[in-house]
Amino acid sequence: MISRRMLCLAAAAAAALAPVAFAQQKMVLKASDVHALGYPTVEAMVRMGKKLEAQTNGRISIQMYPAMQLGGEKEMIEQAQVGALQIARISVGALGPVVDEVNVFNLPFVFRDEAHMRKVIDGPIGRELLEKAAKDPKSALIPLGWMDSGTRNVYAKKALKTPAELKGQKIRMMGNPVFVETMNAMGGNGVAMGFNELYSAMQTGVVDGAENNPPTYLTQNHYQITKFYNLTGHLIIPEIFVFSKRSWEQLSKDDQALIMKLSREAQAEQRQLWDAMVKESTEKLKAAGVQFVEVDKKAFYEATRPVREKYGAKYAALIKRIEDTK
Ligand code: BDP
Repeated sequence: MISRRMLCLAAAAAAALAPVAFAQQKMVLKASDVHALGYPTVEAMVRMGKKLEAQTNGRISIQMYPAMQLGGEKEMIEQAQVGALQIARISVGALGPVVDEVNVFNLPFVFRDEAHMRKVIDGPIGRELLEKAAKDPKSALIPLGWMDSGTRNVYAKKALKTPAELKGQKIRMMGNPVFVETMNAMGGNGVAMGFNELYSAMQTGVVDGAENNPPTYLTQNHYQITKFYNLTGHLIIPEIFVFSKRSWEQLSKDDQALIMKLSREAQAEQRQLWDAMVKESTEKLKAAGVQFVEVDKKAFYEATRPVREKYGAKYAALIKRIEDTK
């Protein structure tokens, strides 16, 4: 479905991309991320831009638009689809409604732990899903690689150790039906909302809390409103960074290959930055008085079984392969 807004974006994109057709002319790739400068995903992309510029003698560079300057992730995906944005670094959670194949990673407790998730994205399943997403005619995006995003835990103004204690809590989830149903199954009330609307929704009490990894909880200042970080670990969702297919098709094969190579390096680099950031954020959160609450994880795992069964049925073979990845 093409909306008016998308047509406007397409017109802007056509103008923005005009120089791309002339191989020798300078090309500035617009990249976007909801996080601020310095956050591991943003930093890895900024570094990739510097390398790209150096390795093309200044011909191609990346201009980063961080901190939700271009809106939330839904907006970023739309902009990349029409070519108004070249690189969007988004959560697989936000991509799921567009590229169904990747939704398997959005199931609650589909990974045993972060090490398991890394094995899967680094191995054949990770590669296959990137290829499938590239071929999906609906996506209009070329995935460049995965990034780490740790484990998501529920934060609120009180300790929430069991599904019963979550009752009545309105918890913001990313805009994807699987997450709303996951939260409902966990005992709370899932509220789908863009990341760009979340802070004020928490401040005004539209929601009681949200769920995310420690670096996001810290850097978005959500810990100042909700001091209980309940270690539910219900989702371990990788990030993904994608290139606009429209823009991609205007690049030479050599430039495409260079961007792919640098993307693999960015993926590896982000992981180093990520591990350091998780450690640092956890320390800062504890120092700021946040309570890290151990919960009845098994109860949440059991409670979300129907969601895995409902949404996971069509990926049964793939889920088996994920489980068998040791
Ligand atoms: C963060 C992801 C970001 C998502 C955000 C969210 O890095 O891509 O937009 O969660 O909850 O962990 O929307």
